[in-house]
Amino acid sequence: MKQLAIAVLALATILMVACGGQGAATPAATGLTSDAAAVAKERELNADDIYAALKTFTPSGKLDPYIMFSSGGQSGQVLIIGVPSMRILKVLAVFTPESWQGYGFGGGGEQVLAGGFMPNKKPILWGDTHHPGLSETAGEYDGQFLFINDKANARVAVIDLRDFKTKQIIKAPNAINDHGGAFVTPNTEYVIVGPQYAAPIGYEYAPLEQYKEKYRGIITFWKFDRSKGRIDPAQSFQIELPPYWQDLCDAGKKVSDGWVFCNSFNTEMATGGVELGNPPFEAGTTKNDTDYLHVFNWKKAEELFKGGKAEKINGMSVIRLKTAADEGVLHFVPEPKSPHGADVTPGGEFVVVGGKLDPHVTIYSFEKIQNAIKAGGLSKDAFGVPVIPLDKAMEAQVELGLGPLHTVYDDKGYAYTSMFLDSAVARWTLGGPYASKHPEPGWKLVQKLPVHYNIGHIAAAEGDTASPDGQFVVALNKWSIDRFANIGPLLPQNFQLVDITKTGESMKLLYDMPIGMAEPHYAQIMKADKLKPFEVYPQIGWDPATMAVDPKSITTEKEARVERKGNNVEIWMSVVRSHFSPERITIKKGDKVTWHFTSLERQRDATHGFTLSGYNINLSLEPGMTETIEFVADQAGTYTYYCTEFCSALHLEMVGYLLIEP
Ligand code: RUQ
Ligand code: CUA
Repeated sequence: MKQLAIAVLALATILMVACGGQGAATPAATGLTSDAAAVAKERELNADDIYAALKTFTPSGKLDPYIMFSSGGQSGQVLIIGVPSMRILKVLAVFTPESWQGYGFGGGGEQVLAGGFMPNKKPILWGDTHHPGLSETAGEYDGQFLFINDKANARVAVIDLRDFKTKQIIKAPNAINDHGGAFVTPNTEYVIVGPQYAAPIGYEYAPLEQYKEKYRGIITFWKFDRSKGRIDPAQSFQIELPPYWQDLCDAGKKVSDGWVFCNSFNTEMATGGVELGNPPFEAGTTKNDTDYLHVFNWKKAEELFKGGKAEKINGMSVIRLKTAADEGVLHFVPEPKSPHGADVTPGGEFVVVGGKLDPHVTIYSFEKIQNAIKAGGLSKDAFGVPVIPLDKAMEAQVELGLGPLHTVYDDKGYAYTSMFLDSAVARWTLGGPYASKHPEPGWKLVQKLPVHYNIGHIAAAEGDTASPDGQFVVALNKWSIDRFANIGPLLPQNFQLVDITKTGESMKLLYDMPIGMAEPHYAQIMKADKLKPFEVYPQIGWDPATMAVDPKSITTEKEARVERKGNNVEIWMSVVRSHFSPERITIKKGDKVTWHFTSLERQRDATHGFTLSGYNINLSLEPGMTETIEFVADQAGTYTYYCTEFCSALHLEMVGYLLIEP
């Protein structure tokens, strides 16, 4: 309390100084205030800067109330960031080998990565991550799992938030790219990944002249088994779609639970060929004034799948387009113009769609959609899918400006839309049941806050759940131009933290965070106290792959040993500050080596590394963890292995020799 009073006093003084106020009586905490005021003056900080500093500065040892899970873009990874400090806490390895986590350099990560190789086993060792999706219970983040898609190869990854490790990567059969995912249904029954660029089912060869007959979109409903922490392909299904480019999806919740919504572009079915004198894709796909919002009844689709109405294609159950259209799984509603994003309101009543080339966001009413479906008599598109007229489904349109993309929500009945072309965050009021939460009339623009520059996605604290928090919005800007020191022609992206605590025209820019790796797309921001990760692995010999003790693991140093059967050599190695045991291992060239490591540590943060020079091996051995590597000793000679984490004063001495006899 006393500290707070001093801080407030200090702030008042700083503000006066910064705003040019003179000669005010010096408060009691003189040293503090005059120093701080001098810093503000020297650094030319104005009152807004000081407010922003106080909102974001996080003293050493103080923890952030929110954790942001951000896509790592074409790095293939996920970024874990504290909010509001915007400190990066971890780059989490997902689709791309990451040596510091021992991921893909001999250890368990190799099997996870191999799960995402092509059907012919061709390795894919990166990903284009777009949309992280936290697991949900009753439409709220539950802090258990994180999913993220790889747009480039139609894959999805499962991350367990008990140890923040990737447990599964799975390639969607029949699809070669994806985009509209990963999104979960309100109880994480399914992890949904929608398509992007159409291709023949199974991405078989077909000339582009056969686009309408052969090319298709395909949306995947991956069944998630929460107890196993894995996607179960046998319980999963896909739905065949027209070759419109389905874009971004969101699951309905509460009143719209059981439904999924995806926007699309290219209902023109343009096939490009600028080099042949055809209009380029950018022109061909933007001719129509409207495209189609796809409205899926996934509970109905699940029923059809379970009732045997799906066809097996490349081992995956696919509900064919005709079945989906005839059985009421799929409906369309027109959406203007070059739409982007489909974001369901917290109560599930509305779906908000941006229009890259339309100054409005269009708000669809779930109730109106249901009424139109019930009334029937709908006309059909070229593929037999019933089309609900726009005026029968629309609740409102709000004119926001140029390039509205994505929308998130707060606790005050406001929506926040990213404005790509305007480079702004638009705050606008929701109507309907939300109108009573804010002082303004519903469906109205309230404020446009300039951001720097070209915002893509936008994330809000719990902003896409059934009960958003308010407080913070993060603008995920694609360009940074002049915000940071020039470090050459490849620039970082820029995350900008925005204060949304108060109502009305009060949004304030607080902080810039350069992203020094790749281009994040979406991010989700969760209350930090929902996470309950391990501090150390629960028991010695814990295998992160099975999330259980490996029965083959040793638990004491005495059990460390080397065994040979023919030319198979098996090594059990213990790891504890500050030595490996054994420290000398002699084998023969050509031996097949199986090497188990067990950390005997119980102390938090006492992580060891293990690298074997010349063999492309590097592990991260966290307290209690066990891991196994296998390789053929195909190079004779003297090789050192050592610990790659500075674990103790005698870390340099944590070393051993592998002698490989010719
Ligand atoms: S969408 S380019 Cu997330 Cu705006 Cu992928
Ligand atoms: Cu163990 Cu350094």
